Amino acid sequence: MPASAGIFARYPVFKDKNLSETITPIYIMRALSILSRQACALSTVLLTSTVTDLAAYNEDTLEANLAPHAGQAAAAEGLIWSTGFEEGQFQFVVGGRELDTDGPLWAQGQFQDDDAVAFVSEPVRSGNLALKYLWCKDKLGEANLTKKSMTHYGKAATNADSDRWYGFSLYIPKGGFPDEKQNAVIFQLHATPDRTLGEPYRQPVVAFNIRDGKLTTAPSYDLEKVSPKNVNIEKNRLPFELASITDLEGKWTDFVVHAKMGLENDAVYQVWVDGKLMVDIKDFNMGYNDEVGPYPSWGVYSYNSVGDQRILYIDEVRIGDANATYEAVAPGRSDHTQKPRIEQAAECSCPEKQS
Ligand SMILES: [Ca+2]
Ligand SMILES: [Ca+2]
Repeated sequence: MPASAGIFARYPVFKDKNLSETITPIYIMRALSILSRQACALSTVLLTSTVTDLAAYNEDTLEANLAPHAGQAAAAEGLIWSTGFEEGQFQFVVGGRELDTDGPLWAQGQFQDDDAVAFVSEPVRSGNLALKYLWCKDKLGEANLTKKSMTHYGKAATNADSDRWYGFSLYIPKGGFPDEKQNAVIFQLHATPDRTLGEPYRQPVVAFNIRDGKLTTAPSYDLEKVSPKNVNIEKNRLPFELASITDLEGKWTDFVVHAKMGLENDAVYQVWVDGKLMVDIKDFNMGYNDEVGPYPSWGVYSYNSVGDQRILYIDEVRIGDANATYEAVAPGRSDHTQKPRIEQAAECSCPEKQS
């Protein structure tokens, strides 16, 4: 099948919009990407609104419209998508760099500049390549884009049915994150606001934050249909400490996240670190009252730093639906180095539930 035909097959939405058959979706995507970059040069305010609105309304950034994972065995395990970065390239429906024209398709790339991401052969969790994120203080500006070196995958079709498993491996080089008060987000589940109701973007439902030398996470929720920015969003748990940064430096650490959105005391949030269950909360509220579900992001997002830069690497990214399991998404499947799940009763160090 020609590459363009394959891409077109992944974008049935374009057929419904009665666009000219001579204009293939990939050209439209690249045009949008180029326009976004030109907007950056002209107006930082315009860029922020352009990218945000595309991400909110673009049906092509729904996970169902991104490339599905090939193979019946993977589908049977509930696997939606995976990448080990072995192709040495990727592409994006929205944003990204001029050179990101092939390989696994992500929803959106938000990079300070072309050096914000790189495929590297060292360090690598599995296979031959991993992805490096580089965040530099001297590239900070007014635009939100200048604060990010992030890749975003697709949005779940509905928030109500969003039950997802995420696996990934993380490597922080020694000194890669300065010990400081300034927060940096390295993984998040970001909600999709009801833009037709005028709802703004809000803080992530779930984030992995690095601050004061620790990696922590805490879920949040809001029952209101339209959340007025962040003022009434409830943090319903104290932050869970997942690891100290010194524990993460100079080696790969495997993470598995199970997040089921729920606003009727039916949410689930679990996090395993190298097989140990560090977060395990159920029958509580998590997420926002939105039509479209959240999307996962990896990378570095921060407004400032005492240091000049932050560096991290990821590998072995896997995303599963409600039918997935720890074993379906945990890193190391490809080279049989997956860390076994350790039973909660033996190893869990979960903080006390806070009402
Ligand atoms: Ca790899
Ligand atoms: Ca909403």
